Amino acid sequence: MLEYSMLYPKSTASRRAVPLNGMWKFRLDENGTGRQQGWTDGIPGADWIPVPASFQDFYTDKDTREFTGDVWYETDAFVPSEWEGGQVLVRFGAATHRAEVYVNGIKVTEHEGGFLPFLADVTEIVRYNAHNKLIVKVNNELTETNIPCGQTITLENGKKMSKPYFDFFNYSGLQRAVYLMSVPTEAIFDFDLTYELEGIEGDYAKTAKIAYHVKTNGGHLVKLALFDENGEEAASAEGKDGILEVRNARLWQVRNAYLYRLVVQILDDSLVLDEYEQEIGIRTVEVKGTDILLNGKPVYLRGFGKHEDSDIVGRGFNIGVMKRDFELMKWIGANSFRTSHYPYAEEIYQMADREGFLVIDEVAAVGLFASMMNFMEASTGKQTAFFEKETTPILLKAHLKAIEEMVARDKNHPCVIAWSLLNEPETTNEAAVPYFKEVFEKARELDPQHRPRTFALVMNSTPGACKCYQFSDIIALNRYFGWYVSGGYEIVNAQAMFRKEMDSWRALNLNKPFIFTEYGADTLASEHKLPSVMWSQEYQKEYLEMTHSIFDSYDFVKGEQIWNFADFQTWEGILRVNGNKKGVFTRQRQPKDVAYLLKQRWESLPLDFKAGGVALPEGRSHNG
Ligand code: BDP
Repeated sequence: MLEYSMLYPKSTASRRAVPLNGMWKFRLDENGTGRQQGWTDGIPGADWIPVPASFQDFYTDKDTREFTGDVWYETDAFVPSEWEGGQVLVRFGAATHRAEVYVNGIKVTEHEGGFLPFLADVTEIVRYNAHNKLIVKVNNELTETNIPCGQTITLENGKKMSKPYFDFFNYSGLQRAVYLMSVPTEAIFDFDLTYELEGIEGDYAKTAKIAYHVKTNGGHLVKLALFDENGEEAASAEGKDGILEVRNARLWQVRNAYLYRLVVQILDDSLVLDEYEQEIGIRTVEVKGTDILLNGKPVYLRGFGKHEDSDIVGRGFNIGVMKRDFELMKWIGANSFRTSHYPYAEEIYQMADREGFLVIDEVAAVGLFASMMNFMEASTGKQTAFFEKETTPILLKAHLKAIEEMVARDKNHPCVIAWSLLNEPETTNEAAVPYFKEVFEKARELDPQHRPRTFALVMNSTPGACKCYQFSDIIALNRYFGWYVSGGYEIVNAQAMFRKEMDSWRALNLNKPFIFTEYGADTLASEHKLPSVMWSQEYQKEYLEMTHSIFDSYDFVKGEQIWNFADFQTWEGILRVNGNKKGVFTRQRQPKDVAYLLKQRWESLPLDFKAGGVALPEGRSHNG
């Protein structure tokens, strides 16, 4: 059972978590015959590679960078004798896109889906006080039956190649931390928290009631204690279900986070059988009318769609890049981001908890639109059916499983304020409706906090054509008027079209908040031109000024997350100059000119900008 626990690995009074990060043996399986050749017992002639990291950008040859198929990883894990008698687990932060795990030659687990954790229970297999061989076969092929969607083609020379239906490079491998864990036999498996606040004044609530539910695999007493940042006990309770009541609770707020430390124990009299602890934030989140409310107060989101993407390590978790990204987001006055287009490494949510960033947590459901150029073709109004394939039920099953894993993993992070369940899916065909219904119901059923659910609407998901927006609690638009549509000197037409679309959304009177989850213009940091042309830094600024003027004239628009935080790697082609260049920052995390415009705008917008759907006074503008 514990192998399904999504709790982040930690050492506590009863647990041990040993990171296995470092240099691992590595080999491409060019013929797909590794298993027949006995690589499950040891990889012959292997190279060495860092974990965590994407494998693609270390090498100097194209065949490795573009490699599609199985890759093998191997390391040694020493299991101490003190661990005997408990449970021993191996935990992968993620393996992209699917993996088979072998310990001492025996298959211990497999997992499908490249952006969420999984564990293998190896208690019966490991040798104690000895080295154990851990081997992982990772496969990075894209299909239409799992998320993210794409194709794998075979070239004339027999080599396979990935064809994503999405606009980011198919980085893969062991991109997140791997842990060896020891957990007691009777253990904490999961816990849920929901919040009720009374008498909110400033940074505090007179009373916060935290209803909890703890899951364990045994019958012993469960005890909880909550400590404030000074280490003082703020509340305690007993039993698997109950309420922690906190008097004068300091709230977790936007860019003003306060974290309590929750300690959960299983006790046999005074003996601690298991102990787990996690930092939590006391806050509520809900949607009311056209407002997004945090602790009952309206917030206007400003920030980014991001990627896990950087030089050399690709999509590999890099603690330094994470730190720099948060510093840049603070500098520019952002308060939120979307984990486009997949759940990120857990450490990023921990950091967002601490820094008070609002996160829209997105599952890897991207490319559910039968075209590699969806962002281009949708702009032309082209309709491409997607959800009526014979294989759709298989895709739906994988999608629902990923939502289940994401919600289980992330539900206790205060930073997570909404779930994004798809990015730019096909929505113009009736067949999308039952698919959406299941996906949205699943998220509601799984999340004890009933956080708002959303999905990002592609250009052709207009009020007239989209059959699925009604499922969203927050309407999230990805719009590229002035880039994919009528860019450059034609921007006046783009503006008119944009207004026309926004007018028709307004006419629907949905009484829901709208946010922009994408808008942006590709910009080369090297290009300056007066007067501007597309791709120059000057044009990125003009594009933003036009776009902001639209945002500011609709009172139901409650957030803006520009595409993208930084330039990022994509597949190669005529539309991309060694990657997508819509970054506000370069891939090396230095500002383009537009960063200063955004900083000025975001720092001047009140947190409750357009609260209660009240429009700006005529003539007021925030274009900086
Ligand atoms: C949207 C996608 C995003 C792309 C972006 C773009 O959601 O992944 O990178 O447009 O075209 O289609 O830059």
